[in-house]
Amino acid sequence: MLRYLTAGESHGKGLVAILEGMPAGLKISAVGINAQLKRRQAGFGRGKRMQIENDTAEIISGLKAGVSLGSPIALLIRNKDYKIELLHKVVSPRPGHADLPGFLKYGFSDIREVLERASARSTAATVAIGAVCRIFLQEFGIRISSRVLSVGAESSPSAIVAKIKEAIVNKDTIGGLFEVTAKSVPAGLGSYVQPDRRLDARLAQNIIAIPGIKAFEIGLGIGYGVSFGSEVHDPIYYKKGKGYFHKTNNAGGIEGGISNGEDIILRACMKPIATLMRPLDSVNINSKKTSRAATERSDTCVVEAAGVVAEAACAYVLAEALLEKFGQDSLRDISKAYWDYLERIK
Ligand code: EPS
Repeated sequence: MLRYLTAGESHGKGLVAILEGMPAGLKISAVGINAQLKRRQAGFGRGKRMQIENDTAEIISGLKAGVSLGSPIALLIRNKDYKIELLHKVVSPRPGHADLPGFLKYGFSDIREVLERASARSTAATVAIGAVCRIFLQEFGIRISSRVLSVGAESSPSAIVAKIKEAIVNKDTIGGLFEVTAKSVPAGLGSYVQPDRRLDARLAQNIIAIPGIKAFEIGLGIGYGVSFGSEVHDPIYYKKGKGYFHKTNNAGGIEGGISNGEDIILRACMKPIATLMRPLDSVNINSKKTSRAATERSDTCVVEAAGVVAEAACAYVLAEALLEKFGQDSLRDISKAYWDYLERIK
């Protein structure tokens, strides 16, 4: 069983992540984790915080001489901008943020107590966990990437930059769509036998859980709703030595909740960041009078970074599903079971 927990506030001492269930015998270096953390900080439209932070993970446990022990792997990412005790109170919830429902739920008198943990800063911990999972998946040739499809309604790189600049000038924010692809995923991960074992459902849960994600689809996604079955289902072929394959991949690599051997293709929509420097109407939680929503330092556009976080979420789900199928404890045993299986399904 692979599982993880993260902890940490945006302006607290740092972020902590514990990943349990990685097998013994995997070489893991902080360099591989830090490369992913750096990717998460990039992209045009990020705010000033990304100039302050230089996210790096310290591996606290779970390794000896750079090789996993099968024990929990604990990671620590320190916040340079540690100042949680000094920050001002927030009293007007931002529309679109966790501010209002979080404040109502927990009974705080300062909305800061909500936003510190609800902040997308926590995605640095998600990416660190995903980076370890990617290192594991690389042992099996599985590779995960992402790309921005559109920002606003724009899709060309120059128009995207212009759109983000427009948002910056107008003190506004902008969201968009991104796509995640996982290559060389074997057929047979996940299962149709229970809803919570379906690979597509697990990917959906982990990607929708990224702050700001409002829509998710696999393969043709909502495009399935406008076509005949004969136009969209992927015909099946067989070639000796290669095994079964499809010439098209509208299913996005998953049929019946199980990977089918084709690339897994996921798309998601990241809404515009909720912190607006020209704020919308809100209500002061003390006076109950209409007031402008709170303003905070924030980002203008994070679609590219959201793609990197979604890659990490995908890596976690695929690593979990692969461990379920091929064994849990020793990388050597898992590799043997994996390559034997690939031989069988050819
Ligand atoms: C983020 C850190 C945060 C925000 C952003 C993501 O830093 P700060 O609040 O100090 O500027 O830039 O968080 C949000 C958009 C949000 O709504 O909370 C990060 O590390 O990615």
